[in-house]
Amino acid sequence: MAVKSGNASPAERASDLRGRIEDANYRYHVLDDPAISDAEYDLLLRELKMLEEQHPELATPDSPTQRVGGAPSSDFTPYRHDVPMLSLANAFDEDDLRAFGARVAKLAGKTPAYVCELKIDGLAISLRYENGVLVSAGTRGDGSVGEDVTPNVRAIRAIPRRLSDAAPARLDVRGEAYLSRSEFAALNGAREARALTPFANPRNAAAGGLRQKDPRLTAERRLSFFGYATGAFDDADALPRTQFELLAYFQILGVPVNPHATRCASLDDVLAFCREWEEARETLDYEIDGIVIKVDDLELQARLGYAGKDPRWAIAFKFRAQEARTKLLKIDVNVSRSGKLNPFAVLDPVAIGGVTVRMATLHNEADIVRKDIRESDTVIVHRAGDVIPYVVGPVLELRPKKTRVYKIPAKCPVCGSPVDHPEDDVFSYCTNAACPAQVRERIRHYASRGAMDIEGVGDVLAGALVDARLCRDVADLYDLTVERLASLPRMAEKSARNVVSAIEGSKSRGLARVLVALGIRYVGGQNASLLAGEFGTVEAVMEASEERLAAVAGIGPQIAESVAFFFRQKPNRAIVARLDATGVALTAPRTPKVVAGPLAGKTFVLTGTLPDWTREEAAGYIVAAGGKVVSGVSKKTDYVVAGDEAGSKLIKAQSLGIAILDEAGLRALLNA
Ligand code: 3B9
Repeated sequence: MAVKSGNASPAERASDLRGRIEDANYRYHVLDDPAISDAEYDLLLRELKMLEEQHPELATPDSPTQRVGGAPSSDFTPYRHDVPMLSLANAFDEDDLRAFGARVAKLAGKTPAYVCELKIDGLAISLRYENGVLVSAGTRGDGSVGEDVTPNVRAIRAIPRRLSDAAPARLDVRGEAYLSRSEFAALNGAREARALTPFANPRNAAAGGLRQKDPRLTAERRLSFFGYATGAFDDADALPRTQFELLAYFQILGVPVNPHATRCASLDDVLAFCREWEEARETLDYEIDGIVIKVDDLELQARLGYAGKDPRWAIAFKFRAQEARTKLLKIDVNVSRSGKLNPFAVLDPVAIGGVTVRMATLHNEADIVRKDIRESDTVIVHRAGDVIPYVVGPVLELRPKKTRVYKIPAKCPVCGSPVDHPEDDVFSYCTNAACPAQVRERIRHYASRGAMDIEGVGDVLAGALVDARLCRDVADLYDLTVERLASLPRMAEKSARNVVSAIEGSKSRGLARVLVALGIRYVGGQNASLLAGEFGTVEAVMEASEERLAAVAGIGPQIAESVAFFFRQKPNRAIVARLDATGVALTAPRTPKVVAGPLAGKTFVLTGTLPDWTREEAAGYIVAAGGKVVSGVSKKTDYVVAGDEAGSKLIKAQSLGIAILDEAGLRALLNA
């Protein structure tokens, strides 16, 4: 973070800031190995700009505020831009945007129409076409001179080597070269398989791809491209009159353009567009870091001109950062209901995108060791949308002396029992099935919404029941009395009564819910319904062989093995017997065999939140119509039904070209 030093003189501070910015520029543009986040960089630059405004005598011609980007590296031939590639001023909030709008309106004498475009997190390049043929290409560099990357750009399939016949004699096309998230994931997967360090983000991977010595390596990296501006051109008459039409013109020429560009008649519409995409950015298969807002009328653009390197007619609205640095105070371990040890980071609280983050997941021991994350490190934490924040990695430059490589505890941190680390597994497990942490998690799961749905029995009460030795397993819930519950700390008699009646009410949920509630590995609502519908009684499920289980449509071998294993364990059979004895319903109506419904033979994946149906309801309708619902998207998937906040599954479906439906689309199929 930009630390304001209390007693440094403005001159010292300015020099310090320049040093840091130059260093960051060099690492970002030349080494492709950034040491600070974009947000931190923006803060430094903002502070320096302010300082130079307050103390004009401090402004030097070579200050980083006067130019953009790093010096071109010596490895490539310089590429001179006949028309400079301008940069964009940043807006960080609504006030900045309104100020921009007011400035434009004043200079233009009216409120003009704008075009909003997604700001792709890639690399700006300029493509030179002569008589429709790609003749050369260069990176942005400092805006006047970049690097000649012609052979590499020729190797990018997304960039046309020849434009359509409508092309003028000379045209420079500017735009962003980038790597999609799916390509990035594939690339990093392949790198890890070859024991190479993975890239930190798609942008760095794209930059590395563009600067390969061997264009074949660029081709392998499968970069994409979106065009958004012209540089030098002749035949001005052939060119459109507005930015929005320019994008359409590019498309006619064969240049890919981003499909989400939108014309906005007012600044309120611009703001709405910015807010909408700050929410929706995760649904895209590429990273964006903001929105570019441009005056639509190209003639008005020319009249407004530019100030320094920034056009007066455009601005970049920057999204709030999704990453921040903070200190990793401690690596703690959670014990799940199956005994799995889940390490997580206890952080010095840090604000990321307006939310205070105190904890972040660390996945597993192998991952921690691979990334070399240690207690007391300064770490980079990533938080996106609703996803649990995670630790990206340590900032090695800031590692204190005397840190130790992380090792998962050899004894369960809760019950002290030995920990087992199966050889073919990245996880370690507490070996004591009676471990209080495991029991608490099993009770919490048993009572949760998709299982027995017992209101009042959550995290806190489950823990209290275990601590007070009132519950050793889930069947003990049915022996609880109002008096025993009321003896717990902070439990009033009225709440105790409600809990007892909620537990009583759970007895009639039926077999499918019980199968979910038992916490059998891989058995969620979907598989539980299939098993309950096929077998009808818990005895039939318990006695079914692995082969018999696997013969059920929709039940794979892994699930079958897990179910058979679960019911081979004596303690599990004993719990089922006790549930039966207290009157928990352990039967289900058998599902009539669907011979051929409208969705017979079709495989569906459900993701995100649907407007009216829960995912379970939607799955129920699909299965009733003869279709199958699976959890992972693959080439065998026929349809992905995507609701709000659909994430990686939607992205994967898009990249595989699988048909995507919304709830209305699914209804239409069901009714067909
Ligand atoms: C000389 C999107 C980005 C972007 C512009 C963008 C980055 C920059 C820009 C491009 N994403 N759009 N647009 N979607 N990351 C607006 C700065 N335009 C120019 O670079 C440019 C350059 C111009 C006009 C525009 O005219 C001049 C001609 C001669 C001298 C000086 C200016």
